[in-house]
Parts: sequence; structure tokens; C-alpha cells
Amino acid sequence: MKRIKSLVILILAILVSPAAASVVPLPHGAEAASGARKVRVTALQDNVLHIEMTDAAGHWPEAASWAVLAKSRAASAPVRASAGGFETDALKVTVDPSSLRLAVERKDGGTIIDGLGGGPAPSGEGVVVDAEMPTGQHIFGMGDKTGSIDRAGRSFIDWNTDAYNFTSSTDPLYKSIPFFIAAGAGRQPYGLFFDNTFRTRFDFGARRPGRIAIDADGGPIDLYLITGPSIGDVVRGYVWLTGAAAMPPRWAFGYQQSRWSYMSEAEARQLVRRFADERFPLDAVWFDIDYQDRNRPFTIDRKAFPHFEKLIADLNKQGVHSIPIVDLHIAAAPGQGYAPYDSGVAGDHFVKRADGKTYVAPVWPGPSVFPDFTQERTRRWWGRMFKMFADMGVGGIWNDMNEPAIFETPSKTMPLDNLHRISGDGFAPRTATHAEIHNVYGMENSRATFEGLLALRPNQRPFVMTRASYAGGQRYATTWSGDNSSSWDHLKLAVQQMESLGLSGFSFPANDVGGFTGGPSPELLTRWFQYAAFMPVFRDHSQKGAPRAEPWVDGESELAIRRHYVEERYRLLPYIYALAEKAGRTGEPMMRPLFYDYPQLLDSDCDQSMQFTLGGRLLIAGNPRPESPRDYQACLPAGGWYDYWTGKPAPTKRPLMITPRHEVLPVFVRAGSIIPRQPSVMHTDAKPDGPLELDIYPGPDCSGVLYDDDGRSIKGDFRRQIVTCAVDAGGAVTVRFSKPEGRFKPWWRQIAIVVHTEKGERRRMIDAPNAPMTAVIPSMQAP
Ligand code: NBV
Repeated sequence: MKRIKSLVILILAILVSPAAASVVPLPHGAEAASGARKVRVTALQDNVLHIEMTDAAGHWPEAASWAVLAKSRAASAPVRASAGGFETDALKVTVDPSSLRLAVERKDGGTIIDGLGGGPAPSGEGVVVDAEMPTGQHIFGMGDKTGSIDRAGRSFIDWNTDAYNFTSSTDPLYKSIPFFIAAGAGRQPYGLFFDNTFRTRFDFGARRPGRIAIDADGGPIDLYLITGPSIGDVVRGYVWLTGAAAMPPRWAFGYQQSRWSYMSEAEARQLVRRFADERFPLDAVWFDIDYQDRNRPFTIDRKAFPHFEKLIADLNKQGVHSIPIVDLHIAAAPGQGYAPYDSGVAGDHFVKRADGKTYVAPVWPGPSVFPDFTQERTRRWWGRMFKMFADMGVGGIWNDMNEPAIFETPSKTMPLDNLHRISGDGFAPRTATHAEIHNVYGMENSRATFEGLLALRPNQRPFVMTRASYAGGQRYATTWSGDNSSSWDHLKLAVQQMESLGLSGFSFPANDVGGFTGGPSPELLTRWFQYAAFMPVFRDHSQKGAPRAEPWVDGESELAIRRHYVEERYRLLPYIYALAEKAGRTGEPMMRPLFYDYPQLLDSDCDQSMQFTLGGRLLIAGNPRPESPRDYQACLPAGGWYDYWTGKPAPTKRPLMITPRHEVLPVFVRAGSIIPRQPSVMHTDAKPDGPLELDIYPGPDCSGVLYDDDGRSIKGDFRRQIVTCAVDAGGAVTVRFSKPEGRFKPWWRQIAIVVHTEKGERRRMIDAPNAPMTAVIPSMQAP
């Protein structure tokens, strides 16, 4: 009896205690098991960890990803085994052998994250991940989720949704970017990317204060942890993983005009003529669904646009690029000679229902079928269809409705048991339910468009704008925040959404300037133009039936302010384009929250919700209550600042209060900046008439970049030159030009150096140096 009892105790002990509680070193990390559960952590870089856990069936995540670059997944950093885990040069990773929870510390900065764990959901369906969230921690990223850019204390759902007329509390939205950055609370920041495409909920201390909880309806626990030390390092690390944003052609940084829809050739021509008449710069015109025959993608309504090709060619001659919309839904039109349908059926390219029949559902063209973009061969078929547009010389392609949006159904999308086929990208060829593919469907649509354009016009940067996407989608397309409305609240949202997209890898985001629905008041549209002048991509767009929102709709005085800001954007093009090039190379967002460059502002009381920088150096100090006439505070970080508009040093008194003025959006320049500018032009391909202007705002670490290339090639010559400045005791300013990198010949032959000082401007004209060169601008007092 006694022996039986001790045997029972022994068996119980084996069952209860974490069996095989062990942490086993791996060549680049460690693996641990507890019972049937396992966790594996490997170092991809010194500061980037890949964390995988087994699911309920004991399976590891599939070794493939829609988001993460194959070369980054395969990367490895040297590690040393240590007690309960391992170390990289930057990190110490410990796995608790019984709970399998992880602690990650930075060797130079203490705890990063503690108690990160996960496993099959207790409900038996899906998976969960959770971690502690120390008091005071801020959460950023998650794409363009609305509301404050700090997501702490709220919860979100990732499920791509046609969110027409969304509000500041609408969720989910069009895109799913399951990546967030945790910062503050006395710790160095980290980023966590949950690479799982199923419907997912993120709770940042809303349900359980002090905890971050993630749960997905299915799929793997495939996580990436990226550490700093700075928020910029985290963003760049995330972009290293998921790829940098496709660099747009230069013209994409000019002013872009859109409307649902310009209804005829005559209307489009008249529009462009009006821009010229008003001397208002213009780089692109967008063609919404009505240019098509019966809303059918890859067709043209020849009644309204009899000479669409000629229209596009003529606009091109005027430096105006055309961007037609091409939605993914293909009209289910058998026997009508509609090639996209016929060839799609012949090639078996459409998504199937659970019963194996082709899925048909209503969208713009009426009953429609849906390309199966997760198949490589379907993407190629789709991409080839853009030949008609490439031949016309379009500037780019606009992919809308790709959540995918479906009409006449409460779910607004496909049934979850629809079947997609996966082939390529390292995935095992298999069918997958729509529940798994939904969140990547829009991204793969934009990818097929991007790759199609690239194959048709090799070495020319494709410009694709997509509404839906997933993490990593920045490699294929820019995105915009969807169907916003004409309200002050949405102007605020635009700032916050653009900042958040930038932190989430989408370096070139846009929003419908003026608001899609409703029609802006003159004041609102002008303010929106002022902000958009400093945002990455500037596209004015409005809904059919809404009041017109072209720059001139409110008369001469509003037009003059809008023109002034758009012209200023064109003057800043050398600065903007250099920032864009860096963003496309490294993921460094162009438009960023103040704390990105000035971490001391992370916990500041100053309301920064409408204040951001363009490239860290230009600080746009907008009114946190943009409709209010009351004074507000400019959240200037410590250090010297100049007023961008006057060129004079900004008052040093703090807090610096601003009285809102309709015609001014306050902008400050960081002391120690060198900002290249050019004479304004009517479109970005036009050669500026005059020298490059180099505005020097003396101060610490004074530097700037001159960058130029042909504005369209992917691989081509470029030229980059670093400029620095120093002021000596007597007030003379020495400007140093580095040896230029690259052999591209920039448009400028001369440089007008303008040094801004308290006493005014000092100017000097020099020949643009092709070799290292120093120019000295004597002090004001000097004879
Ligand atoms: O194609 C028409 C619109 C488009 O203008 C808008 O930008 C998209 O977000 N589209 C949505 C479809 C209809 C929306 C009601």
C-alpha cells in the first residue's frame, strides 16, 4: 500500500512539475520546453530577437512570412550561452524553464521586457501572448489606428475593414500592422512584431492594467523583439526585418489632385488648365472609378474618355502624372469578351468558396470575382494586365477596396471559410482559409501591382497606393488613411495617423487632404493644406457628391494662402527629397513625433498632438485644438530654434505661446540645421530657375545633406554631399562641403548660401563644389 502511495506521488510529481524543464543552447539562441510546450529564441541581430512558440498541436510556426524578408529571417548574430538563456553583444535573454516566460535586458540599459509569454489560447481556439506593461509606459505604432498616437490604456483589433467615414474611435480600420513600440517608464524602448495574419486583438493595459495582452483567432506565435537604445533604432530595426518602403518617384512629393471622380476627358483637361492658370503647382491627377467602363477594372469608358491615352500623354508633357484606380474585383462577366475575367477563369486565378466553386460577390462592377493574390502565378497574371497602363505612360496605380470590401454583406468581406491557395515565398504549397489570408490580401494585391509595373518598366520606381495592407506592405505601396471626413477632428487624426504609419514602416503615407466626406469649410481646407505641405505625400481628395475641394474653391484669399504653402513645399523639395531617399533606404520616417528626435519630450506636459517634425529639423508647431482661436504652447525642445518664416532666432522665453493666425502655420528650425531649398517650380520635373539655396541656421552639430538623382530610376546614379557649419569666436561661419558620393550631376550649378542670424541674413553665392570645399562667410561686424 505504502509503495503504491509513493508511486502515485511520484507520478503526480512528474505530471505537475514542468517536465523536461530545461533551457538548451542553440547556435544562435536557446530553446526551452515545459511539458508539450516549447519556446525558441534566436538572435537575428544583436538587438533583434526572433521568438517562436509551439501551438496546441505542438507545431512550430511555419518557416515563412508574408512580412519578414527572407534574408532577415535567415540572419543570425553571435551569442554566448548563459545561465537560463544567452547573451548577444547588446542583450541578455533569460527563459524561465517552467513558465517559459522570457526576460530581456539590454546590457547598457537594464530590463527591456519581463514576463513575455504565450501559448495556445485557454479557450482552445487560437493563441495568446502577454507581457507586463510597467506604469507609465507609452505604446506607439500599430499603423494608422485612430485616436492618440499613444495606444496605452486602449485595445485594438487587427482585421482589415472598409471603414467608410471612420471616426476617432472606429476600429478596426483598413490596415493591420501588428507591430508596436513600447517606450518610457524609465526603460529603453522595444518594438514587438506579432507576425500572425489572423484576426488579432491587442490590449495595452485596458482590460488588465499593467499587462499587454494579445490574442489571435488562429495562426502561430511568431514574434520579433527589437530593442533600441532609441525609438529610431527600433523603427529602423523593424524596417530591417520587414523591408524599407518602396522609394516613390520624385514627382510623388509634389502636389497631387484627386476627386471621385473627374468624370470626363474635358473635365480633366479643364482641371489641369485651371492649375496652370492659377499658377498653382501640380504633379499628379488621379482618376477614380468613373473613367472605367461600368466600373470594370482594366477598361476605359470610351464615351467619357474617348482619347484616354492622348489625355495621359498630354498631361505628361505638362509634367502632370496620371494615376488611375484599379480595384481588384473583376466583373463576373462570362461570354462578354472581358479579358480579365476570361483569362482569370482560364488560368484558375480566382478565390474559391469552401465548396470549391468560384466565389462571386457584389462590388462596384456588380457580381465580381477575386484574384487569389497569395499565388505567385496569379500575381504575375495580374501584373501583366497593367501593360495597357504602362503603354499609356501612367504615373502609378491606385489599389482601393482591397480589404477586400464586399457589398451587401454584414461582415463587409468574404466568408472566412473561402479558400485561397498559397504558393511561393517559402510557404509549403497549401490552401488556406480566408480567416488566415484576409489581413494580407490587400498587401498581396498591391504587391502584384507593384511587381507587375516593375516587370513592365524595369528600373523605374513603381508608384502604387493601396488602402489595405499588412506589416511589410510598405515594400510595395504607399498607403492613405482611407475615407476620413472634413472635420477638425479629422485634421487632428491625419497628423496622428501619418506619424503612426511612419513609426510602422510606412514612410510615405497620405491622407485625403480636406477630408473625403462632408466638404471642408474654407478655414479647415486652408489649415489642412498648411499641414499637408509638411507631410510626406500631399493628395487632395474628396467624395463624389461632396462639395469640391480643389485649392481655388473658396476664392482668391484662401487660394493665395494655399498656394503659398504648396509653393513652400516645392521650395523645400531638395530637403524633402533627401529625407525621402533616407526613408527609402533606412526606414527613418520623414514625418515624426517630437519624441522621436527629442526623447525628453516623451513625458512632457506640452500637448504635442498637432506638433511634429519633418526630418527632425523642421518643427511644425500646430494648435492642439486646431479650431480654437486661443493661444497655445509650442513644444520646443531645449536648445536653440529659429522661426522658419522669418529666419530669425525664435524667442527664448519658455513656455513659448502662440496666437493662432489663419494664414500662418508656425514652423521652427532647429539651430544647427542646414536646409537646402530651391526656387519654386510648377511641377517637380521642372528645372528650378536659379541657384540651390542653402539656408544655414547656426548651432550645435550643424549639418545638412544635399541629395539628388534622376527622380525615377531604382538603380541609377545619385549624388550625396554632406554639409557642415561652424561659427568661430568672431562670428564668421565656415561652411564645409564633403567629397560628393556618387556621380549624378545635380541640376544646381550654383549655391546661394544664406546664413540666418539675429541681425539678419548673410548671403554668399558659390559655384557648386564637386570636391571637398570650404566657404567662409564673414561675420556681420566684419568690414
Ligand atoms: O473609388 C471610390 C472611392 C474612393 O474615392 C475612395 O478614396 C476610397 O477610399 N472608394 C473608396 C470606394 C467608395 C467609397 C464609398
